[in-house]
Formats: sequence, structure tokens, C-alpha cells
Amino acid sequence: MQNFLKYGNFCYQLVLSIRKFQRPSVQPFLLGVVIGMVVTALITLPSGYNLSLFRSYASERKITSRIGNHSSDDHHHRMTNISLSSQLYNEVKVLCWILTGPQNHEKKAKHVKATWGQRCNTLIFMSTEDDPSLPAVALPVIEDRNNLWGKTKAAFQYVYDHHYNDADWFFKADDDTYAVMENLRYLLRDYEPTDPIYFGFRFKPYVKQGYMSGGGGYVLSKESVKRFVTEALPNPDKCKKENTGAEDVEIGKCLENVGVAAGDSRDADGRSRFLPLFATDVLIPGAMGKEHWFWSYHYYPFNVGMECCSDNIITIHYVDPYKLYLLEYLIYHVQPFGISYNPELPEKGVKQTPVEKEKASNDSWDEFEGK
Ligand SMILES: *[C@@H]1O[C@H](CO)[C@@H](O)[C@H](O)[C@H]1NC(C)=O
Ligand SMILES: *[C@@H]1O[C@H](CO)[C@@H](O)[C@H](O)[C@H]1NC(C)=O
Ligand SMILES: CC(=O)N[C@H]1CO[C@H](CO)[C@@H](O)[C@@H]1O
Repeated sequence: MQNFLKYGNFCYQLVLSIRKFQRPSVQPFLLGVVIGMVVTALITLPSGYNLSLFRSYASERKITSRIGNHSSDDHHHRMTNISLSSQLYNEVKVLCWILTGPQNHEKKAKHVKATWGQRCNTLIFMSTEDDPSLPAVALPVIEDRNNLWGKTKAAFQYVYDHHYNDADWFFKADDDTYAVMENLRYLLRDYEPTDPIYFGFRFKPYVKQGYMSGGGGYVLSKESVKRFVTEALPNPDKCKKENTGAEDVEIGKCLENVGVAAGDSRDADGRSRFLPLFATDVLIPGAMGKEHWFWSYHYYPFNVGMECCSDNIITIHYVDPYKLYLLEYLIYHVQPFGISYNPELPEKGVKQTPVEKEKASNDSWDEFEGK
């Protein structure tokens, strides 16, 4: 890949220099040489490369037309029973707030709204410019990648001031996170909004009890939001006053300092329900090298391959707008005909965390981690 990029860049530079030639007779000749080189490069590369290269270019293109929607009265959707998800929609109210910025309102935020965002009980985009169409809030913070912590503090303050009574749970996600709200409600249903607890993909460094990945999304109970805003934020001993720093680490420290527990969101089989990565990074063994930061960050034992991820997955990170629509289509529309699923709600409060059975581990990185 590296070589190919270098090669591509070389060809590009060559084209630029050709364009500087004024003598028209030389241009076609040199152009022919360049085209020949590009074609050779494409032919000699393994076929997978070309595809992934084109895909990533495509994903950067802006989506301008509406994608549309199927109706619940369509032939297929009439066969779908949504009664339990409707019940949980009303029983477990979740406010979603999406961390974004003015440069991403059109490019990313509106596609979150058009896909999974529609399943939040309340959806708000936190930005530094307002935009009633999303809606996006202009937080009183200077727009800067280094100020994400400042934005996060201001966002929870805003939510506490204006929407505290609209929900029981407050879910933060990025504009490149995909979330399956039904599965979030299914997890949260076993806890009380008055519990001082929060959930997400749990990382182990920096904070004693660990902290939750920002890009994987995290969810605070009503009580946790209250403690964060009224006890932690005003106290510089409990919560970093400056706006800089890693948003997820800083809120992790504040929450620990006001007695909010880092919850275990793994499913009954010990698989992750929140993912700070794109699914294929952990589904495909070896997709991420041993040196990847993830292997020194995960809090619980983590298996690659199909064991990585729960069938009740809640979040996936690094989802560009193209993939938002792909996931939306695969999760909410595609059905292998004849396979039906009959979910049953377990008795409320019986938490679906793993029963600590020792699983045969096929985790190829155990050795690396010294476990
Ligand atoms: C898509 O359809 C669902 C179910 O019919 C509906 O709840 C939702 O509002 C629609 N979304 C959009 C963006 O039209
Ligand atoms: C839909 O699911 C609910 C809950 O599982 C069940 O009680 C109901 O009978 C189902 N409805 C139909 C039409 O199958
Ligand atoms: C290499 C290794 O540990 N393989 C194991 C993977 O998991 C299966 C099923 O649990 C075991 O049978 C293998 O021995």
C-alpha cells in the first residue's frame, strides 16, 4: 500500500511537470508513458488493493441527494414485529447528543440524523454554530480540535439546563459513530436512571476504574449527569478546568471523582457491545497489527474473530457517511428469508453481563499482552 501511494504520488508529480511543458509535441508522449506506468501498477497489484482504494475515495465524496426510506407498510416490513422495541422506546428514554463541528454539519451530521439518529428519543448535535435543521447548538467554546473536552463539558451543561427532564439516559456519540438504539435500551433496561453508572467500551489506562472510549460512544444515567454537572464541573479538584485534553479520559476522571461507576456492558457471552473501532478491525484476526494501541487499552479480555462482538452490538466507530447508510440497510432492512428471530425480554434487572465462565481463548495476542 505504502509503495503504491508513493508510486501514485510519483505519477502525479510527473503529470504536473508534464503540464509545465509548453511544447505540445512532447506532452502526448510523456502522458503515454505515465498512463502506461499507472496501468502497470494496477495490473501488478493484488486485486483487493484496487477495490479498497476506490472505496475509500468514494467514501470521501459528499452525499447530496436524499437516500429515502422504505415504508413500514412495504411487503417485507409488514412481516416485521416491532412490539418489543416500541415498548423499550417508551420505557427507556435516551437523549443522544452528537459531538460535531460546523465543517461537518452537511458532511456527516445530517447523515447521522437520517440514519440511526432518528431512533433516539431526543437528538441534539453539539457544535459551535447553530443550525436549526439538525438541530445543532452553538456551544460557547472556541472551535478547535484541541477543545473537544471544553465542548463536552459545555454539552452536558446544556443538556442538564435544557433537557434534563426529557430522558433517563444521556448518550454521547461522535459524528462517525453508528448506534443501534434498540440494543442500547435493552442493556439499560436492567439499570435504574438513579444508579450512578455509565457505560461504553471500557479502556484501562489513565483512570483507576478505567474510562469509556469517546468514539465508541458512552451513556450516562440521569444521576451521573447530575453529579457530573453539579458536583464535578464546578470543582477544579475533581474535573479539569481547561478546555484541552482527551475528552473521554477527562470525563472518566471526573465521573470517578464523584462516585460514578464504570459499568460492564459486555453481553452474557463476554462479547463487546460498544466498539471503539470499525467492526472488521476486530472481526478479522490480524487486521490490526500487534503494535496497535488497542491491545494496550482494552479493559476486559478481548477476543478477535467472531467472538469480538455481540449480536446485540450497540456502537461501531469510524463509520463514514457511506458506511452509515450501508449499516442502516444491512441492520434494518436486509433479512435472510425464512430465518425469524423471537426475542424474549428476560426478567427486568437480571443483568446480561457475562457469567464468569472461562472461555477457551483463541486470542492470538495473549502472549503479546503478557497474560
Ligand atoms: C423512515 O421510516 C421509519 C419507519 O417507517 C420512520 O420512523 C422514520 O421517520 C423514517 N425516516 C425518515 C428519514 O424518513
Ligand atoms: C409480536 O411480538 C410480541 C412480543 O414478542 C408478541 O406478544 C406478539 O404476539 C407478536 N405479534 C405477532 C403478530 O406475532
Ligand atoms: C489455538 C487454539 O487455542 N485453538 C482453540 C480455539 O478454540 C477452539 C474451540 O474453543 C479450540 O478447540 C481450539 O483448541
